[in-house]
Amino acid sequence: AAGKVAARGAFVLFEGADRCGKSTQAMRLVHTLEARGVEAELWRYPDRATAMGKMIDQYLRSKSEMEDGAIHLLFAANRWEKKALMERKLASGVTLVCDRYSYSGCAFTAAKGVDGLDLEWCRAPEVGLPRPDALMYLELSLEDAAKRGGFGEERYETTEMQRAVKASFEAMREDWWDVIDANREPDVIQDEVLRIALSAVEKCRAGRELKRLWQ
Ligand code: FDM
Ligand code: MG
Repeated sequence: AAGKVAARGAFVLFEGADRCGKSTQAMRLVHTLEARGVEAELWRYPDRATAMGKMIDQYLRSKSEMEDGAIHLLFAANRWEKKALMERKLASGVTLVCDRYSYSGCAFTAAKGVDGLDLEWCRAPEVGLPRPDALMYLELSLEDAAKRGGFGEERYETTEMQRAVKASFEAMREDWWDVIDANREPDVIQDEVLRIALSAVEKCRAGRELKRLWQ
């Protein structure tokens, strides 16, 4: 109706190391939510479609080289360039299901172990971005991840890097995260994921405010 303010959508995030199944779960969640009449969109970072995203894509495919600090800031800028759109979508009632975000940004850069680029440094350019209403961290042991097949061709897809990434995620873990055992059947995981997402959608409909990183 005219003048009616839409209840805001929820910002639901999936994080985790490679091959934990987050892309599959995120995609399925969008379909399930839509089937239940919850307007939802799948987002992912990096967004390789923008000008900055294209530079990131080149870097990840080893077609270009960049200083570790510079690529970190580019990943963060790739979120900042989409911040206004993200806020508009949420405000208009769309639930955003996101595959990776600032937590991957910090976990991967910190995992490089570059002098000076510790977690605190990594977080700084992310401060002020929208904070997810739910963060589902899909946890999978390195052994179980290895059983899911080989790595792709991209940068960071090595055993040593994945081990270090997992350690940085663990160092960053906050009480409000939902830690999900990813070593189960996809259907079983989806049930848990859906419950968590619907609860976030409900809270946002009821007026829960959008918070900011890392405040
Ligand atoms: N990655 C992803 C980062 O290093 N920083 C970031 O901010 C983000 C969002 O990019 F290795 C890494 C994580 C992964 C790579 O991600 C591309 P996908 O999900 O595999 O496309
Ligand atoms: Mg990948």
